Amino acid sequence: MPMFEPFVDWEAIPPRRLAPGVTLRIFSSERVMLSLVDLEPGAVVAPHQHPHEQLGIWLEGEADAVIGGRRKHVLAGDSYYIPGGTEHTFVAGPGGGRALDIFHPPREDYLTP
Ligand code: NI
Repeated sequence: MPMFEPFVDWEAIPPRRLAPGVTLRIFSSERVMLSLVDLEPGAVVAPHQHPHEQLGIWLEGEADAVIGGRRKHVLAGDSYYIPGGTEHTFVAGPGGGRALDIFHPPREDYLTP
């Protein structure tokens, strides 16, 4: 019997509210963290930075992204890389959006409820 749960049901993970209209669900191992983020239309992830590396893929909808001063209108399938300590922000389009972020190391502030 494995000593871990290999499968995850995202719907069973309680969402965290990051900002108005922005919720995320966390699925983490010891060294890698996944964050499934849902944004309501026009929702804003305010400019911020953290020491953790962040890679992501925009899954649904669209957003205006600014990463380290570079701007791009991201659509489903677009991916991005945010080195540690790099300021970044996202503003969801009129249809909202969903993204999967990957953090290394895991965000300590997302491990506690
Ligand atoms: Ni971030």
